[in-house]
Amino acid sequence: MSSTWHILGAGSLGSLWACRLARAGKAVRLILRDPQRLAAYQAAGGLTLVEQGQAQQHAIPAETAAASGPIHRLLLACKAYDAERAVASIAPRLARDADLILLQNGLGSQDAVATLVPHVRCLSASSTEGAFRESDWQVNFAGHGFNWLGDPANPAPPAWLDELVDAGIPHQWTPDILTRLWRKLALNCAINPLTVLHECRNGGLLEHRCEVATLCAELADLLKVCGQPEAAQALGEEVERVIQATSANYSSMYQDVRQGRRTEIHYLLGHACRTAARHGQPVPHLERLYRRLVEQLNARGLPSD
Ligand code: NAD
Ligand code: KPL
Repeated sequence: MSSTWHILGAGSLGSLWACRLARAGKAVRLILRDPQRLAAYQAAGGLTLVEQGQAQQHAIPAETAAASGPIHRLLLACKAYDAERAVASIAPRLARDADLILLQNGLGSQDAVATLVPHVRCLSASSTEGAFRESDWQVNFAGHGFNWLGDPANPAPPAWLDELVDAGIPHQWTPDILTRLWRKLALNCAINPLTVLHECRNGGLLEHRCEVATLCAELADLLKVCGQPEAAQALGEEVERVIQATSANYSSMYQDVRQGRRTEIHYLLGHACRTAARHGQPVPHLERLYRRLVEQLNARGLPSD
């Protein structure tokens, strides 16, 4: 089986993974959106990773989805709202024994993708690493973190995890990846929308403790009802800890809204509210928060799906 890492999405996290794997001598190929993006990439000469102020360029080969040849390992590194369309574009090239690693935040896109490609193994990742694009084809590794990987349908770890060790990508395999994804979703639901509505850094939420605590209580009840009691444990305390530890930062959703970028709200708060409705679990404060956020996005001309 080919051990090439195909990486679809040369944005922040995709570039971070691509550069570290290439630096460790692994075979990597980028899959870019269209021939224009491919030409622009080739003109730039590669991807640049900036780490601790040091920039290093990696001439990683690239192609579009329309190239030929089977894919055995694909890291999907686009936003949750692009995941289905991106996988549909590459589906004919996915071998029957392929591993598809889904790096999307939130929940909902993973199931949608798995339905599209039932013949491949879909693994999910939950990442707390931080990266941002300084310019096209240049990524800044901003925040050290961790990657949880797992497959809700199969607890056996894939053989290629050793390659992540070689590449210095911090990770752990967990059969409970859904718990990890739900926990992160809950943290993001308790923090990110409020930073948009109160127009504040994460630390600004210390002045809205009551509102945060009410959301955490609803989220914890929802997690228990939907079969994720572990993800509910001491949620309020962790949210408070994250707010303190990241008090000077702007949340990712705040930054997206400020920069006029589409958010992943549909896969965060939207997913929480839809799951609550399916279970007949009342979540009035989450629903109100969702409505207020949608209004705010619409007022700014941003999509809310
Ligand atoms: P990004 O917007 O920087 O990169 C996504 C890339 O995918 C873009 O370059 C886009 O052009 C490309 N893309 C989309 N559809 C495509 C297609 N059909 N074909 C080819 N390319 C396509 O996004 P990101 O910040 O890297 O985030 C990716 C996921 O990781 C998100 O779900 C995000 O929430 C999550 N995440 C990001 C960070 C971070 O620090 N950036 C941290 C944790 C989790
Ligand atoms: O993940 C985050 C984000 O900004 O998206 C934190 C810092 C945890 C806030 O929810």
